[in-house]
Amino acid sequence: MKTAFISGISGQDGAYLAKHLLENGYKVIGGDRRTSSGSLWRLEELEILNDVEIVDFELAEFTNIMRQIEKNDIQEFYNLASQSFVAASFEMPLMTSDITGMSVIRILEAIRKIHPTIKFYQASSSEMFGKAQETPQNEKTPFYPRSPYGVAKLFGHWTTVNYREAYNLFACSGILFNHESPLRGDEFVTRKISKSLSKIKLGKLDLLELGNLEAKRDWGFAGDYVKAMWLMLQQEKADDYVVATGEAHSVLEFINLASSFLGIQLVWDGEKENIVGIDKSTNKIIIRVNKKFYRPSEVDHLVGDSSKARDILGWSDSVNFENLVAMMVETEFNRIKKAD
Ligand code: F7E
Repeated sequence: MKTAFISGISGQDGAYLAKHLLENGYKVIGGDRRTSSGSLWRLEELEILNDVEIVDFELAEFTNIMRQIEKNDIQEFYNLASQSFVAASFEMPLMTSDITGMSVIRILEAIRKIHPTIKFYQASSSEMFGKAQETPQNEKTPFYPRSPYGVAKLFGHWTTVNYREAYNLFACSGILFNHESPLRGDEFVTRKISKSLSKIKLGKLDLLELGNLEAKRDWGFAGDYVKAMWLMLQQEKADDYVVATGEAHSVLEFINLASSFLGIQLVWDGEKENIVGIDKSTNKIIIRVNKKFYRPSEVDHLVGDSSKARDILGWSDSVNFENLVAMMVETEFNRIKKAD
């Protein structure tokens, strides 16, 4: 039986990856921050909370990382923990650089010193492409991060590549484009939209305020993306891979689709930051732009070319954009109704 360690088990990807590894016969140890209280609801929702071993794990604390690697006989280490909210990274650039960037060195140093045979996966991000230098983006596209988060992820990415080349570690960087699900944190735009529109539909909220509605992202289903992480560590050779659907949609398109699934007759009036979304059945404004949700430097348009992952890993995505929006809206609507 193989043992895998997942840092960030309490997050969306941690939960889906744990489920996938358990289904493949792994023992799963999940690192969780002592301070993040009540954060294991995703494991509960996937009905796997009792099947994983949860240990205290703090990315800022090198001695803690070393102890976990020393005392557990781990074959695969998935580094999914980070400060992952791009908007917050502008407010907390130092903390983000440390947790999202520097921690990668802490883990890789511990692996190199203690168990250099451990296979390592680094959760890299399409945010590293930022102001994209070509479309679509692949493993060879030059990077141009636009946020402290993107800069920190780039540091983690190059650290992973460097430890592979310098010390021959089996270290892979998965450059994952946006991946969503009903388990997404509610600060991210897809969950914020599905949750708020469901509440509006149920009469529990009057207004949804958002930032830049024109931004385009390549949105896939997180449950598919964790399979690519695992596949990377099952190869003969460690390497880096882009994981994406190859389709981009705007925030506005996401809203339109979510509204139509909920039976909200949405019409738009105005443009840019003055645009408002009106519910035709009541003539009330239900969506507004609030500039406080704009980012100091935005990433306008990302779309990935995942041919390498598809060819070499045999990876594929199974949920298209329409089905992803439908899945998120349906789950959210039912959650809110059930909570009544
Ligand atoms: O924003 C725009 C916002 O916060 C998406 C993380 O998982 O994917 C994620 O990063 C877009 C941006 O995700 C609101 O300006 C408009 O253009 O959902 P998001 P993200 O920044 O793309 C990458 C791959 C990661 O690695 C990250 O960890 O939506 N937007 N209005 C808004 N975004 C938010 N959050 N809230 C709004 O009200």
